[in-house]
Amino acid sequence: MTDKKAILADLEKAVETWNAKLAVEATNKALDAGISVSEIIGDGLGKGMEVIGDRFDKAEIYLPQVVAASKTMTAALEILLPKLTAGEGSLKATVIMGTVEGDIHEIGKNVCVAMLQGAGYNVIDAGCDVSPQDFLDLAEEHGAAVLGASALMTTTLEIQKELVEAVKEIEADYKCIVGGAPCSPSWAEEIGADGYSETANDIMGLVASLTE
Ligand code: B12
Repeated sequence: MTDKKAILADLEKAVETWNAKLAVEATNKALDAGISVSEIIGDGLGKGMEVIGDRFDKAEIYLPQVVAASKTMTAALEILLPKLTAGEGSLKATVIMGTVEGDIHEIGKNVCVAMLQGAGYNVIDAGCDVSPQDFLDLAEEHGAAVLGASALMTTTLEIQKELVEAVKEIEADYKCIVGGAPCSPSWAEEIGADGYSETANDIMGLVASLTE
């Protein structure tokens, strides 16, 4: 196995086995080896989280293990995020990213934040449990061009719809993009969102197409 393959395999394994020490070590090793942040997340850590999601769906593991895996992923993202923002020159458009009200799943949103920051966008991370009004307040405060709403539960998808409606109601020209596992292109179309992407890798092209 090449060094790069071995490091990516370690990153995946670290999340899969909720081994935060290995995640931190492998992340630092990956950066030293010149592996890009998008590969570290997309081909390493993110793959581990996919496995965790599948195993949770099949009831092979339970919530405590999922929490441990997500903490492991967060430990690695904490190293990557400052690298992405450090020394940025002129930033591109401002994007508000948040997980919608009633929903605390924020790993996927955090990955999107990391990717967009890496691509040079000025990303305001609104965190999780963000109401449509919170999105609008942050958008006004920061002069946002794009609002990205993540929802991981069928029950919270509805808030994405409320956000799109709230933007229309005040006749603002913020572009609303939506994502998260239960979301789909047809849902995005149905609620009148400006865009959808299945993964964080595609979110950069999506935001570019809406802002450039
Ligand atoms: C990790 C996890 C948790 C963790 C969250 C930790 C954290 N800090 O985020 C914990 C353990 C806390 C948790 C809690 C709960 N969970 Co949970 N959880 C998951 C799990 C296993 C993985 C989600 C994840 O992180 N995936 C990895 C990331 C990288 O993928 P992603 O989120 O899809 O994001 C990618 C794309 O979707 C996209 N994307 C994401 N957001 C956005 C936004 C935009 C704008 C765009 C363009 C793209 C985009 O880019 C990302 C990167 O590629 C899923 C199962 C699954 N298969 O999804 C269940 C799941 C989402 N959880 C579920 C449930 C039910 C819960 C709980 C209610 C459980 C409980 N009984 O308490 C609570 C939720 C409480 C609440 N109010 O929110 C259900 C939801 C079912 C439903 N109704 O739809 C799922 C589907 C599991 C299941 N099969 O039952 N959970």
